[in-house]
Amino acid sequence: MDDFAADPSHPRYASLLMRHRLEVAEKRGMLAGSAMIAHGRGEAFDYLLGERTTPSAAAASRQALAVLQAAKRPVLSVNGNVAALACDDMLRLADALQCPLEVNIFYRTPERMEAILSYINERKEALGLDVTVLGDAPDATIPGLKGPRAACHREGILESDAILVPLEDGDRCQALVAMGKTVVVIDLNPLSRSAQQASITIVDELSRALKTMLELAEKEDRLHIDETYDHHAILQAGLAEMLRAMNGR
Ligand code: PTJ
Repeated sequence: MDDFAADPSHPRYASLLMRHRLEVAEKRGMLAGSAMIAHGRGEAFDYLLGERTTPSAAAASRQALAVLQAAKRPVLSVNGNVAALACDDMLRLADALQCPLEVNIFYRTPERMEAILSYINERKEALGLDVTVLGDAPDATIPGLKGPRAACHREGILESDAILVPLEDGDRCQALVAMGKTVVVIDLNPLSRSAQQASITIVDELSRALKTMLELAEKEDRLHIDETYDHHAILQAGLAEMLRAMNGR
């Protein structure tokens, strides 16, 4: 991150910083070939949203944190884009929840797994956090997924009851839901298959959603689960907020 020269007062500072993080990760071999395309799609939705955390996204983040706190075996899943954009905050959230973080990628190659794991372990050391980082020795598979992307850890994803999967693809999200897990997705596109299929979807930019959860975790010991929470109503509210933001321009 050291050679990032943009001034924090620049109106597009946050966006430039995220792009820079992706460039650094690309050089380290952490990213999938389509990582930039996925990011660009996210940026476009964020622009429509007004690049802010909406009330429905804040409500979803609160419920997501409450559910992860109440889970017996929560786990945080990390792919290439997530490691690039928000490694430190994913580690901080895993630390706050006292749960493992598992590297689980769609376009799986040994080289990418190694690059992502070594980056996360470097950051873990630098932050001085005692977080279990899984992914290096998968001993189980996610039922319903074919190929190397199904590989996971028994003590992590396989036996988890609640899982945070930011920027997830639709197939994996569907497979995790089919396993009976509570699946929390962070996705700026409220229309994506993952956003629709998840148990809770936070329609917000990854780093903002994590910031919201970390601030809540710091302020409140254990959050209350809202039993009346309505996933589809929250998604609809997210879409409506996007349309209002577009009309307001
Ligand atoms: O590292 P891998 O191999 O697991 O691959 C990771 C990507 C992201 C390339 C892969 O999972 C993929 O292709 O994802 P999709 O199907 O393009 O879905 C990514 C979703 O995340 C899209 O709906 C984007 O709008 C959304 N998105 C992208 N960047 C952000 C985001 N949502 C929140 N915050 C972001 N920064």
